[in-house]
Amino acid sequence: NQHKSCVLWFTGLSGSGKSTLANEVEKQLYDRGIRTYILDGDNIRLGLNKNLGFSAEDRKENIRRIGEVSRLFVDAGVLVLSAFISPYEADRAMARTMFDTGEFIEIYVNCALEICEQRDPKGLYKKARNGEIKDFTGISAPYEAPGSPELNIETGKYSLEESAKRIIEYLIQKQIL
Ligand code: GGZ
Repeated sequence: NQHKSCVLWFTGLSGSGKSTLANEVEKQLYDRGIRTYILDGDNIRLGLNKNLGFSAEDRKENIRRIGEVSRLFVDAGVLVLSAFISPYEADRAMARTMFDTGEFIEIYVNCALEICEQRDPKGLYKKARNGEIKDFTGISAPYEAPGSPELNIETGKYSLEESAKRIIEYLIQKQIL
């Protein structure tokens, strides 16, 4: 299959739908015969980055390593989907520098805090409100919304299918697919 490899960098609050959207996009790419790999908390924070917490410094190192791993996969010809909160604009900009122009596609999974907090699939917001989790993004730690993402997807307003379709169409338009 003739596709350009790249990284789809999903950024957004906990519960915004990053992993769900990445998984749906991966499914659609699979149907087109594209080789993909998802990097997310489940395979990175439990393995490579299990020595890292959620201080600003540790999040920066988290994103740096994820950027480097994404770089390796892109070099191997894989289309990478990275789904991390990545709350700091400077850290995302650092990850971007590891790639050529057009290879790093920042996707703002844009969902209001109130909606994320209502969903609260793991009960983490509740714990953060109770003070049981400190430095929780959106509650007691910042989230810096992207100033100029390649895509801004409002997951609270559109269906999963519509959101994924927009990403696929972007990739076609940019001749990545
Ligand atoms: C934010 C936290 C925290 C704190 C644990 N702040 O919804 P989840 O559970 O499954 O995803 C969140 C995940 C965030 O890890 P990332 O590697 O994506 O963060 S970052 O990019 O900022 O380094 C959440 C859980 O870990 N979690 N404690 N304090 N999210």
